[in-house]
Amino acid sequence: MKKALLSFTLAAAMIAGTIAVNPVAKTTTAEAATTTQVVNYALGKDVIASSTENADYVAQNAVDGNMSTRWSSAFNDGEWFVVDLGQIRTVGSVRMYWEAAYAAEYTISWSQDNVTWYDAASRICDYYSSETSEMFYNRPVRYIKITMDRRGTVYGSSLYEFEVLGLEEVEETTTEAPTTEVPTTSQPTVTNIALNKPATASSIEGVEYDASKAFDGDMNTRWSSQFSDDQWLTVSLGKICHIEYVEFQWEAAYAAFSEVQVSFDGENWTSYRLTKSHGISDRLYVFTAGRYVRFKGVRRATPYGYSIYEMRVGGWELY
Ligand SMILES: [Ca+2]
Ligand SMILES: [Ca+2]
Repeated sequence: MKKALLSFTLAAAMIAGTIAVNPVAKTTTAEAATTTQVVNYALGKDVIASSTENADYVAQNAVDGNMSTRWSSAFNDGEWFVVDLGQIRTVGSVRMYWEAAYAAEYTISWSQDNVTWYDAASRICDYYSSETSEMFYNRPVRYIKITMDRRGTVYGSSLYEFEVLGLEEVEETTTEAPTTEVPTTSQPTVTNIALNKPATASSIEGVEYDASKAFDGDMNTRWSSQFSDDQWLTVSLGKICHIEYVEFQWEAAYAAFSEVQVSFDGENWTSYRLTKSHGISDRLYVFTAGRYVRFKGVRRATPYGYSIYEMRVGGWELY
């Protein structure tokens, strides 16, 4: 990891608020102690957008670290925004802070040379969220693009901030007060908040495979649906929770394609795609909040139904 201790990286980490990429680790070696911090590589970097609504909403506003300025596109679907990190960086995730004019569907893609592009994530947002994140799993990346495939409103698409986050080791400063460190106590412990919570399902294969079996903490019991693609399994967390990830422990009858859906009210859902599963287990990071979490099958991997030993929701209760 490269060493860089610049005050603006600290500022970026603070702006990022609760650090969602990884818990901050701190080493305590004798001399030259280092600490790992979240860095926003997009901050102040060059950006290009397909359009702007007007001169008040230029693309640079989305990488200025200021949550009261924003980029807003022309009122079309398909508008896009590219940030050039200036050099290849190891990217953990990207995070979008949305104005009310959000994108109902968007695609995040990346490139090392601004010529060959790869898709990293596509998301359907059934309703508004103030922020969304996509995992990059420490890919080496220089250019990152967001394409607003479909608008959520009649306006354009508007971002307060577009953050490209990575972890860097930095030398600890001895001359400054410890308050400059990213607070490690701000992030509660992630536990399985779905454990033994009430669950419902679209169907069951038989009475021994009811919905509760996917949330009982027992890897010998499982939920299993009837044999069709369009099946779902919902757990009610009881409280509004921060949700880091949703994890599936699949029986042999797994879902090749599925969606994780999150809702505050059990009626309006935000969807996160889980594509190309190979079974055994999957973990999808969502970094969002909600009270209900739903597995929604899209396509089965076998002629049988969907069967889940355990569906775990990593997070913590908010209120
Ligand atoms: Ca801004
Ligand atoms: Ca079980």
